[in-house]
Amino acid sequence: MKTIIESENAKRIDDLNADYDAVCEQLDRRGIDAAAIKERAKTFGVAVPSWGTGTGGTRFARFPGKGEPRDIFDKLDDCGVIHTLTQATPKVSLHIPWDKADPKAMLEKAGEYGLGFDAMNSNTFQDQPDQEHSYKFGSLSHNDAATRQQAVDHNIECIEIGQAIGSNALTVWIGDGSNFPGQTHMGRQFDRYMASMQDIYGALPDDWQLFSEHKMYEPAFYSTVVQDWGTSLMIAQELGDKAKCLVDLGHHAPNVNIEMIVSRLIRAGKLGGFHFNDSKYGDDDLDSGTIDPYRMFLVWNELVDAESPDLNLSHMIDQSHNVTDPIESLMISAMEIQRAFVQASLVDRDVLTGYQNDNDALMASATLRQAFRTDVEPILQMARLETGGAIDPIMTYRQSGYRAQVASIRPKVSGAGGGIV
Ligand code: LRH
Ligand code: MN
Ligand code: MN
Repeated sequence: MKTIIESENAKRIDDLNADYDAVCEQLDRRGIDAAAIKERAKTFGVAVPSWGTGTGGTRFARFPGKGEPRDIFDKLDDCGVIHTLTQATPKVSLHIPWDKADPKAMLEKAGEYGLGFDAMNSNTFQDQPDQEHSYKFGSLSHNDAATRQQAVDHNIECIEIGQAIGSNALTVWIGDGSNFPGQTHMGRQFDRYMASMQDIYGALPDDWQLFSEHKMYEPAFYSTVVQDWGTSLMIAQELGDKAKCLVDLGHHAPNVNIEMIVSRLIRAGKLGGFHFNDSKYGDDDLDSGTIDPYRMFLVWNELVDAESPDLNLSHMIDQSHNVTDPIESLMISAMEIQRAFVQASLVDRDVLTGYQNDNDALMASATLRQAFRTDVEPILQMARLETGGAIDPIMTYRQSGYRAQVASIRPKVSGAGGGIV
């Protein structure tokens, strides 16, 4: 990959130098040091979800692509390619039990690419073949104590696996809820959930964090136990200092002001992490920045505004790639998230505060839009070039022939049966 990056970069370096000089000049006129912004771009990192490297699916069908990863080691190879080309995805977020494997071997494989591990994700929203109690009617909030215990034990196992590979956070998202009014007692169901979470929290190492991820609906369509940020905040506050809220951009009603939720959670000292994606209708899990890039910019505007050593967030992608090569989608998404971060870094916060204090709504909003409209692409490209990545990761990846290469060693997967054909 290194050789192909060098030869592809060589083709583009002259154009990049010209474009970079132009943006430096433009930003200089605005009193912004482009080189400092470029250095900031280099500090950016977003974790890739291991599950995002395989072709996703809908509840109707899955149409697998060529060279689908067979296991966590293939997934880590794919994550390695994404990071090598973009220099923006230094960590991987694992999902247990899908990614269960020998921790030492996982560390070794990740080490080949300089990758680390971000938050662990537990899974009590589907049954596993060898599992004793079913999650059909819930997991951590189930009315049966043995089922709850099984779900708690699974989460504790996720912590143990995470400890062995250097992770320091556990994200808990559950599908528990109800499909019909009257099906469950909402208060008692939440009490049971809290008791289970307390058990998990009790098993958390001192330097770990526990993220609760809210989602408005799906798979439960009438009520969901952790349905919104209010509930998530309640959970984090009741559990203790190591508990925080995780915001998945797709887990809200359309038009909800997510940037304001971000601001509130930061104020409460309870924002822990993000799942980036984009959506038009619901939890669409589309590629970041493809539907509403301004919304993502506004979220980053809050994050950059609140930046401090105490605000140490886990940034992760959570997407499902149904019609694209997942590696390409993940690369382009990481770059779009990085773009929003860099654009938000261009906002002159003193100037903005001045307009806000003067009630100059027009100039305040224009200040944000000026940053959003700035084409920072040459800055991102230069940051990648200087850190050994590709000026154009997508075209370089296509030139590398990686997909065809892995397709020749990874067996073809059938969409119909879900298995290897
Ligand atoms: C379901 C979901 C959720 C979790 C992920 C593991 O909505 O996408 O966002 O983070 O599964
Ligand atoms: Mn998510
Ligand atoms: Mn989701």
